Amino acid sequence: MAEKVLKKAASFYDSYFRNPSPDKKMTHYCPGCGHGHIHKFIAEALDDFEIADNTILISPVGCSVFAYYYFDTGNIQAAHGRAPAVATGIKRAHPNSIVISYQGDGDLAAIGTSEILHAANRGENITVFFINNAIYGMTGGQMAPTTLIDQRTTTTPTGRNAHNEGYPIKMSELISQLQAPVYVERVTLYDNKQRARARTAVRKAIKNQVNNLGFSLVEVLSPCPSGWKMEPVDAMTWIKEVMVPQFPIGIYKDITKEVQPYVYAKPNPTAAEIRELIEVIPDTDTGFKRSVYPDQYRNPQIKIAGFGGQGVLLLGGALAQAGMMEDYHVSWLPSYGPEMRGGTANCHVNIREIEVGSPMVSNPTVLIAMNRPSLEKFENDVVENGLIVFDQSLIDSYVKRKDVEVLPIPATQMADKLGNTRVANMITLAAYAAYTGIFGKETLYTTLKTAIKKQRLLEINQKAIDTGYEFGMEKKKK
Ligand SMILES: Cc1ncc(C[n+]2csc(CCOP(=O)(O)OP(=O)(O)O)c2C)c(N)n1
Ligand code: SF4
Repeated sequence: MAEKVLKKAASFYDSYFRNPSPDKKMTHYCPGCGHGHIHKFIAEALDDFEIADNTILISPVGCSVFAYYYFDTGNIQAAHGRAPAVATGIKRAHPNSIVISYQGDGDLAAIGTSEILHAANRGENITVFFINNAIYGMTGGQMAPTTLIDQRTTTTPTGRNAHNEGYPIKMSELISQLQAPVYVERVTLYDNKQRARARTAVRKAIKNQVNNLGFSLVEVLSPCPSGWKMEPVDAMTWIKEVMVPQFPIGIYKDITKEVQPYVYAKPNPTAAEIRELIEVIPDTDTGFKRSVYPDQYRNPQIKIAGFGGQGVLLLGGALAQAGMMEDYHVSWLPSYGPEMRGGTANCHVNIREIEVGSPMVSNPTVLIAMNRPSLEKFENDVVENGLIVFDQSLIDSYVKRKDVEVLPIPATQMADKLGNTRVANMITLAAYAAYTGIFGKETLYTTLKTAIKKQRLLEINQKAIDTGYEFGMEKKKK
């Protein structure tokens, strides 16, 4: 007689490090929780389709926040409700990966309602598993949008009342009304037959993505014995007798046999196409040669900070544009307060020979501080042996760190001499470029033509580049 060996799916880690149990084999889920079933179905499907190495699982905020401790796949944990938006970005950047958004009902149907509806409506080629346990499990059993009428939760102690709290939201019904989704099914877990159906649905939703068919969502009516204050067996009975009549199970939409495989609108544009699109180089299409400059200044991750109105964002944008002209990978991420003028502003710029992983620059290799609060705020974030450039005319203190290089520039004073305080940013840009050798003057001149929209300001900004460049070269010599 054939022997059947039951074993854990290979797509799970061997040991679950976070778990306090001595053998590290247990999950953090409560006994009788439905998350474990769904995890198992997903992991087995990844094994059978041999796609675990190519899968990226987005875990939500909720009890399944720690899914990344279990799945031996690519993992990202998204902010509450944002898993479909993160999945969209990941899938578009990596169209050959299998991207799974795993979400509870608080995550998907409350804080993340708009993310899921728009991802579904765009027909993103992703797979969504929606674990509906009609409650906020992780935070102690508060009412969720899917909580049933009369169901008691910690925030509806006498039962959900439609007049007060509205009706349960039926997400599968809602999403299946959209044009783009190809497959929407609601399943449950209350007995072996239902679990087998759920397993089939999970596999189909993943397979649809393997076949590039488009957006699939499987909603699972799942027990939360702890939140419902029930024994696990009673929780299963409650799903069958109370939940299913209000959330009917079944296929809500399946057009997988009718649709053509998903076609990505266009391959990513080349650097040359991007330049053309945003008119970085208006009068030449040959690009610029990269300068040869010391290794210590290569691949800078730059933070530029100052008052709003000092042209901090423009300075960062010009640096990124100069980088683009020389065919670097660049990013520019602005951050500013609500005030139009006078508030604080900073931006993060990467200029790299390899692809930029994240546009965020938390520990800059170069800090450009245009005022004192910025220097004080960000000085300690700079990496060891990094470079701090600051406007000496506005900052009456000095850099306290002894393990960094410092380039003080009397930028505002020099700008005043030229007749316009506001070109201090371009003086600083050029001084930094000359001092490190990262960009030549020609690149900066051409950058100006796109960065400065007002023709009448072009000349003074060119002078600022000359002045700053000369200053940077002088400092470099010393
Ligand atoms: C922005 C934000 N708002 C609120 C919370 C608090 N919070 C954590 S989990 C959760 C609800 C989770 O419920 P659900 O998505 O149904 O998952 P379950 O825990 O039931 O699996 C909430 C409101 C949070 N972490 N972040
Ligand atoms: S609280 Fe509910 S959803 Fe969370 S782990 Fe426990 S049983 Fe599962």
